[in-house]
Amino acid sequence: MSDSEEEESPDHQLKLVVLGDGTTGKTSLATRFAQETFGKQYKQTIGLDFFLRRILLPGNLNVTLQVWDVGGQTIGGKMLDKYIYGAQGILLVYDITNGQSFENLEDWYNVVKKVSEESERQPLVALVGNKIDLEHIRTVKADKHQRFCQENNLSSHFVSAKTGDSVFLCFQRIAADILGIKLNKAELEQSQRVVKADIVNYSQEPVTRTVNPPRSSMCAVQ
Ligand SMILES: Nc1nc2c(ncn2[C@@H]2O[C@H](COP(=O)(O)OP(=O)(O)OP(=O)(O)O)[C@@H](O)[C@H]2O)c(=O)[nH]1
Ligand SMILES: [Mg+2]
Repeated sequence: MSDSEEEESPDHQLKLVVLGDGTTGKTSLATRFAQETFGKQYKQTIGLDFFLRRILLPGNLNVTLQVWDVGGQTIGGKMLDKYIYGAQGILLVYDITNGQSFENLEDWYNVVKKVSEESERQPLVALVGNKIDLEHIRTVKADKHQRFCQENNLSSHFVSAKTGDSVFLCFQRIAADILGIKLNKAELEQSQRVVKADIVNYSQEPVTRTVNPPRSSMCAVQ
């Protein structure tokens, strides 16, 4: 991107951290959002992976979302606090067919609250029920989800990384909320359309196991 283009539409960067138990679909959500792909095969995330995508919000606002995809096994580990620190948004992800993954969000949320106490700015926290393509075997009732949102003032999302249902919308709403931008109905509907050109040309092999995102990859965003 040339300097003059940058001046016309400066990029905002947001750090979003995706948390939740193993196999809830965090990596699948991140890859669906950033690369428009989905893999049936489970490959456990060890530590941390990064994904990037630039989106356009109303007012010609370019926003680059840095998605920090945290492995489910990091709960109780030393690095988790560091991954969460400085996040503007947190996605608490559970699998709607796995009640335990919902119950365990309490532990994940407690870590978020502990880290947030130590920082000046509070992140926006979103509750994300994934795998809604498996509605017929849902075990976590929607009202349980809504209660958790209301009690903790969380934004509420239901998505399917497999079909892509509401995935872009979820990230778009979170980014807009963080930046205090209101999306109208037309914009929300339009966001359901996937614009391939928006997808960041980013390595399929994520750069992993470092706390700071690699700057060179960030610069790859066009
Ligand atoms: N049916 C269905 N399967 C999904 C969906 N999202 C993910 N999966 C599957 O669930 C399994 C786990 O997905 P991952 O994205 O690897 O889970 P994760 O939360 O990143 O797991 P960890 O890296 O261990 O923390 C994979 O086999 C995915 O294909 C979904 O929306 N629907
Ligand atoms: Mg993963």
